Amino acid sequence: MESLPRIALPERFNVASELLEGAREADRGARTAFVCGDRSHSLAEVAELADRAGSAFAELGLELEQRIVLLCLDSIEFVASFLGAIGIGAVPVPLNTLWRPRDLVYALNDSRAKVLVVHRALWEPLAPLRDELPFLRHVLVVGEPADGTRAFEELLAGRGASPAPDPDPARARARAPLAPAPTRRDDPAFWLYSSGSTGAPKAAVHLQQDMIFCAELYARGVLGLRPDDVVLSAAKLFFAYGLGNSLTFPLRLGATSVLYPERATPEAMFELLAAHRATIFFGVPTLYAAMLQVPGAETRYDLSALRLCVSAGEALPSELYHRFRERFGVEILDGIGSTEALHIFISNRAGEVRPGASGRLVPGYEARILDDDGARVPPGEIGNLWIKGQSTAPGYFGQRAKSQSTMVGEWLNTGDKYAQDSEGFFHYAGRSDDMLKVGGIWVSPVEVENTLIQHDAVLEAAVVGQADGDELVKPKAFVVLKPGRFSSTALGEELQAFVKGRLAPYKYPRWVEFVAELPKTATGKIQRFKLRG
Ligand code: 3UK
Repeated sequence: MESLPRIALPERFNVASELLEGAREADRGARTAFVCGDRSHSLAEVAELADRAGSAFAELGLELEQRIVLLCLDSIEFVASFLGAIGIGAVPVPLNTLWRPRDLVYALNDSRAKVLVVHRALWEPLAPLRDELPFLRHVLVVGEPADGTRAFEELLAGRGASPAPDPDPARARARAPLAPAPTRRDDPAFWLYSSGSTGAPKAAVHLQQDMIFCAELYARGVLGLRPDDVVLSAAKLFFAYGLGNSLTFPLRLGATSVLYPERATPEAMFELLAAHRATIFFGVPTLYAAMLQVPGAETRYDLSALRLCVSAGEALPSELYHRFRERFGVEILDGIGSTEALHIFISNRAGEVRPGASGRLVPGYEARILDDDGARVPPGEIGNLWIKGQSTAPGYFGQRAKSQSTMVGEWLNTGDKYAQDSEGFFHYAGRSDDMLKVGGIWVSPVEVENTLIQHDAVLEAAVVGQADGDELVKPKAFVVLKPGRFSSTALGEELQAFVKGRLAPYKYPRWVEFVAELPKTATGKIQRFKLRG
């Protein structure tokens, strides 16, 4: 057995200053850390922007441990706000930019954030709800400011002599940085919200040390990420997956990160991979399936720099692995991670891929597959996957019961069913709750059902996952209509539009089947397993 890498960090520790370490050295500071559109940002410039953001937040009254919500597209403003907030010991809470205003209001109040950094277009639907946000004191808008908000750029320019961050790395280095806040390695650094099958999303609290473990164990240990790598992630920075891919890993290992604020379409990904000569691409299975649908992509785009692709969020069907490898000559490494673990803890490795499996344990993590009574299952049999590692969140904020059932001693209950074969490969066998992963993002069947029954034609609804032509799961709705209402293709489409209008669009049912009744237990609980095709 491989020896487990143990990483020791000092007790006094601030992850933002750790990740920006080296920014003041001439050679490291001048290296390109981020590329966004036609702008490149050196490490020195990123450090200065983070510094300015941190002092601006402090001047607004943001203190140690207080939350600041980021509702930001992938951009240098996200990076500066995230690192700047951590630098002063405040706790950034990035939110999903696809969420509906109702979810955003919930998270803003649950976190009691004092400050919000928001892109102009994303503020628009929230502005009318400001009265419902009693804890929020300052709204900083990236782009043109609106009524009652302040311009993020102006605030950043407020500190120091030069009106804008100095693009000259030598001059940027010469400016005195803020001293990092006196945080400890076990202090909270940031939160990430995760959805459950019922109830509101819950915030996994991550500590100052967590990102470093993921970068060392997975990015360095498994991917072998190095300074000459250029990374592109389809998953955005507000996801744990994207945060590691586009921020933590490149900063920690000196690579360059390509940020893309818009929707990750297959064409956009191909264009960015070619234009920036990206060497590592992070995607999700649905996107790989869509990339395979682009005619002639292997000749239209120069992907000669690409050395590795990563897939996570949901299981990568082996068929997609083979087709992608045949067409583009690159392996896709499937790996399972979670918001609670912060990043990938079981992964395939280059040259040793087992298509259809999630791979083997990332050295530094431990895993157990247990039955419902907590006993180990024999090799090859399916059980509940528990993992242990130094990057896992100690709990959910303000959620004692959920924390106690998920974070048990040193172990984290993943909620996934897995079997491990005799060679150590882990094989995904579904969830232990009814949650669906659609395009790598959580969808709660209960939430979709509760939305469908708000439609005046619907009596009852049940939502389950159904595999599409690529073996990827999408929501399917079984609907019982009210007496006097009749099924039709048009009504099916109306119900799809109805859900799309009320929930984040990726949650809508891709198929609607009208049925006379739903299978139920004696106590009236819907038996979703009977509807799964
Ligand atoms: C499922 C997978 C099979 C699984 C994530 C950081 O997806 C991430 O985080 P989430 O909290 O979801 C976690 C859950 O998603 N899952 C993820 N990857 C796989 N199932 N094969 C996979 N390869 O149910 C897990 O519990 O949104 C977070 C880094 C990488 C990530 N994938």
